[in-house]
Amino acid sequence: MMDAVRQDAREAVADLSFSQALAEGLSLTPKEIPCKFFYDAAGSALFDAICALPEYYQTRTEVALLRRNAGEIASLIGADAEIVEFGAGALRKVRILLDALSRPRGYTPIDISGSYLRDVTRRLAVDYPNLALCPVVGDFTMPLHIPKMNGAVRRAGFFPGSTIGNFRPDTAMTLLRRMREMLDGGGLLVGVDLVKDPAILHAAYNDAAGVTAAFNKNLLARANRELNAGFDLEDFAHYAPYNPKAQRIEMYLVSLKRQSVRLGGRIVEFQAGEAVHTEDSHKYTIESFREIAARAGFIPRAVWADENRQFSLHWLESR
Ligand code: AVI
Repeated sequence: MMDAVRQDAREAVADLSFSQALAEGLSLTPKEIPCKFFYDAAGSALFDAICALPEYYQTRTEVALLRRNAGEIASLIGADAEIVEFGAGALRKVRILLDALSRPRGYTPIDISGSYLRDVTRRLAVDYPNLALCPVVGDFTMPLHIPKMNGAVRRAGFFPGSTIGNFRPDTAMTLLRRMREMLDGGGLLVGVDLVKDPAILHAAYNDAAGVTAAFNKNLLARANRELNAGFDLEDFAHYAPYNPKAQRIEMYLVSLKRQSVRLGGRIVEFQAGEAVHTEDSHKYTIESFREIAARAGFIPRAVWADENRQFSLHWLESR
């Protein structure tokens, strides 16, 4: 019962503004900051740098999978489709898809950042003059109405990057169900990171150059920039162990000493060694992901993985 109640509080925290989420998340025991707040301009640039790290195999493996299987993916999606991307991410990935599709009719990126969407559509409009671009500013974890697109025969969702892993499995299932509804009978192409040697996972989230540490600590830097907080980044450690039982990387900021930190008009107390939970990154087997997709109402069809079984791409169809 306690856990259920606490979980409700945690999920509610994720729906707040950064200042509210920080105030509430840091008053919980244990403390937390929802991972969606990583992605301000500085955090997005750090995430781009993570994607290019030698230890972070996900991005290059997924891009290679998309390239190698683009023809097959395009024939499963079919001609005259509209691509709906959940969270406009790296344009590099959707371009591979658009280039392989027969007569793609439209591209509907959904993102909470209007300025990012404007930039994405401006860049795509140059290279795809015949593609209808319909950006939707919104949070795709909430039910959203996606306007019908003229001429499109079906919708195909695109959710690359294993962002699905940043949701707990039960929430991931609910999100997939919501996406299925938004796709209105269309299928979903989703990238999913796989369980593997913990040493590989550990290295991917504890890179030698310290970029992931800077990405994690950017939450505190962002609070200093935006909320007049008084965090000293040197007084917190990036800690990202793999939890093999839960099959996920857990990311924390650990206070290196007992300290009182100014946050807006109040003071937050940290004990020495106290952890602030900032992210989970769940890993799946091909089978365990297909099971979640089936529980969400999809029929798991094709799946592609690299030869080292590090990353997978799933094509799910609506029932
Ligand atoms: C966006 N997401 C899939 C990344 C991940 O691997 O969970 C975020 C990330 N966190 C640390 N490194 C990358």
